This record gives sequence, structure tokens and C-alpha cells, in this order.
Amino acid sequence: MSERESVSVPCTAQELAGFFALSGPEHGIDLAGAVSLPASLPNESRFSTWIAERRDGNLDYMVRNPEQRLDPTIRNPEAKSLLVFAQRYTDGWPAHHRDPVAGGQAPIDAPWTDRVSRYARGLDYHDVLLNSIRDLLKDLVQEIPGFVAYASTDTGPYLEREYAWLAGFGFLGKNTCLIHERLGSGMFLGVALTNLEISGLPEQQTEPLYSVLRRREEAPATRILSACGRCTACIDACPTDALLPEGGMDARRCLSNFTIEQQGQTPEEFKPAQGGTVFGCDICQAVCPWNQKAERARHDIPEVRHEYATGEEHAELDLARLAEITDEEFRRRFRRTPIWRCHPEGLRRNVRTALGNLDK
Ligand code: B12
Repeated sequence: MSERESVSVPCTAQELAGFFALSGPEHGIDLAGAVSLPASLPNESRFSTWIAERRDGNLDYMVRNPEQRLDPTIRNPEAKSLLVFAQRYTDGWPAHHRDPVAGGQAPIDAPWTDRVSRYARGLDYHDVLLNSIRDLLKDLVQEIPGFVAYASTDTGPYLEREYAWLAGFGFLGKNTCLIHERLGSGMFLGVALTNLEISGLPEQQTEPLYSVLRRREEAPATRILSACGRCTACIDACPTDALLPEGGMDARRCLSNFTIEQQGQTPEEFKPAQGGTVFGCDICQAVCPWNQKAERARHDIPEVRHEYATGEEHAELDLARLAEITDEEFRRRFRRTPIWRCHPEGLRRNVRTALGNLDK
């Protein structure tokens, strides 16, 4: 935000809720809320420990300016609030269905899309959700003169799950995902840094300002940090012990990190755990009882956005061919999907590992 834009603009939480209720559904937003800045994040010290111990596993963007990630007003002193949004990408994971992809149990002739994490079977959320948020913000500019906002999803220096928790979206699961009690964790998060000075907004909220379930949902009386109780299904199921028993994740052991983010070879010790998966990992979400419940609840909530359904770029292709995919074909097919992130050499690497595992 520049000097000119630094003037804060007042509004009430109620006005914002009314606006979200009108504009949210139009732009495919499932949850919307807001957090006043600066905010005290519930797991600030856990993030600092994670960085200090380099549990990021070479995710250099996470290690850069960690203090700014904890407090966005360091970089933008004039920012007054962060709007928070969620968009579902799946209805959940079927009961007791260890994703064949993730579990590595997929037979050699399984469709290869079954070997890709659910979040990556359609178009890229960095475009879809970001555009939804931007469209909604354009509407809000019309309503509130002087309103300024910068939207991002995933890539901005924000601990998005922490803000989503403060905004009343759900709780932080042992699988480290933000879990909504009825929608599960199959949702993307996005935020917008703004100059809105919002009155009537508790620091920690028990429900979002807008929810796709609004009329059907009873708001919880209090918002607890984690509702996993004694369940350890995700920790037990993770084949590489990436989820820590005390909470949080060691990304140096996460299959999702190896198959999406990391360049170079997957360490030998982790290759068998990749099974038949070629991109991402869903095990810790697939085994989560909250996601199995979400699957059962899907009949009474609107469909997930069509952009996240499997598209043409995921047309059938045998793994042997995919292991040799040319850079050009990769670019042509995957440019608009999350698979773009791992580059052609990353995809070839992942497919070869999967083929090696399936051969055994
Ligand atoms: C880096 C990153 C990764 C890394 C590291 C994951 C991680 N858990 O940190 C890797 C590449 C492994 C990854 C994988 C995935 N990611 Co990711 N990732 C991010 C990113 C960019 C930052 C996350 C971060 O801040 N990590 C920091 C460390 C400290 O987090 P942590 O160890 O989990 O600890 C935090 C909490 O768990 C909690 N905590 C820690 N210990 C304890 C203990 C207790 C008792 C409690 C209550 C809480 C608690 O406090 C910490 C601070 O918030 C965010 C986007 C963003 N800007 O926020 C997306 C994000 C978290 N990822 C997302 C997704 C979809 C995924 C995958 C599902 C993709 C896939 N299918 O392969 C997997 C899920 C793996 C998993 N279980 O996390 C979504 C999650 C949406 C949701 N519903 O929560 C996000 C929000 C992106 C988005 N904009 O939608 N991701």
C-alpha cells in the first residue's frame, strides 16, 4: 500500500457480513471472514521453532523474512485487516478409502488421475480462487469508496491457516490442515490485505462472517484450537512419519513436498512410500474422520466449483508414456493446473518412482 492509499476506511463487521452474503455465492466463495491487524496468532511460537529447526526442507520462501509472515504490518504498517476466504475443491474422501494414489495400492492399470492429489485434478487454484477473490473485491470497491486490497492465495507471506482459525473457519487438525466441521479440509485458503478498519470484530471468532452453510449450520459456542481429540489416524497413516505426534509437520519427510516442491531426486529411503502416487499426497486427509463425514454431508451443500473437476489435460495416458513426457507436451497439458509446479523433470521423476514401486 502506498502513502496515498494508506488512509484507513471504516466499516462494521455486520456490513461486511452482509456484503459477503451477497457477493460470496456469486463468486464461488464458500467461507469469508476478516481479522483485524495486527493479530496475535495462536501458534506463532510453533512457526518460529519450525523455521529455527529448518523443518521446511529447503522451502526457501518460507524461511525468508519470517517475522513478516507473523506480522504483515511490519511490511505494510498501514494495513488494517486481512480478509480471509475459502473455496472447496472436493466434497471429501470416501469412508475408509485410503486413496489408492496415496496408499500406493493402485494397480498398474488404474487411471493415472487416481494417482494425483485431489487438489490437483482440475485447474490451478492460484488462478481460480485468486480470480474469485479479486472479482469479489472489485464489487467491494464499488460499495466502499477508498477501499484498497491486495489478494493472494498460498504465495503471500501469511500463515493462512492461522488467520482462517482466527476468522472462525474451523480448527487446526493433527494433519496440520484447517478443518471445517462440516466441509472437511478439502478447501483452499486465500487472503486480502486491506485498509478496512473493521469495528465489532472479535479477535477470535467462532464462525465466519459468511458461510455457504449459513442457514443450515449451528455455530459452535466456542472455537477450540483443535478438535481431533485422541484421534491419531493421520499421524499413524503417514508412511514417512512427517506428522509430528506433538502437532505440526516436518516437511523434510513429507511426500507432498518431495513430489511437488523439491527439485532433484527423491531420497532413496522415501521412494517406496510414494507407492503409485505421481503428484502430491492425500493420505493424511483421506484417513481423517472429518473428511469422511464431509463426504456423507455433501448432498445438502452446493457442488464444488466445476474448475476443480478433472479436466481434459488429465486424459488417460499410461504411466510408461508419462515417464517420458516431453517438455512441450507437459507445457501444453499442464500449464493451467497445479502440476505445472513440479516442472516436466519433476513429473518424469515422480512417475519413474511410481513405476519402480508398482513393478515390485
Ligand atoms: C509450506 C506449505 C506446504 C509444505 C509444508 C506443509 C505444512 N504443513 O507446513 C508442503 C509442501 C509439505 C505442503 C503440503 C500440502 N499443502 Co501446503 N502450504 C504450505 C504454505 C505455503 C505454508 C504453510 C506453513 O505456514 N507452514 C509452516 C509450518 C510451521 O506449519 P506446520 O508445521 O503445519 O505448523 C503450523 C500448524 O500446524 C500449527 N501447529 C503446529 N504444531 C501444533 C500443535 C498443536 C497442538 C496445534 C493445535 C497446532 C499446531 O501451528 C503452525 C503454524 O501455523 C501454505 C499456504 C500459506 N501461505 O499459509 C500451504 C497450505 C497449508 N497447503 C495446502 C495444501 C492443500 C497442501 C496439501 C494438501 C497439498 C497436497 N495434497 O499434496 C499438502 C498437505 C500436507 C500437510 N499435511 O500439510 C493448503 C491447506 C488448506 C487447508 N484446508 O488447510 C494451504 C493453506 C494452501 C492454500 N492457500 O490453500 N504445503
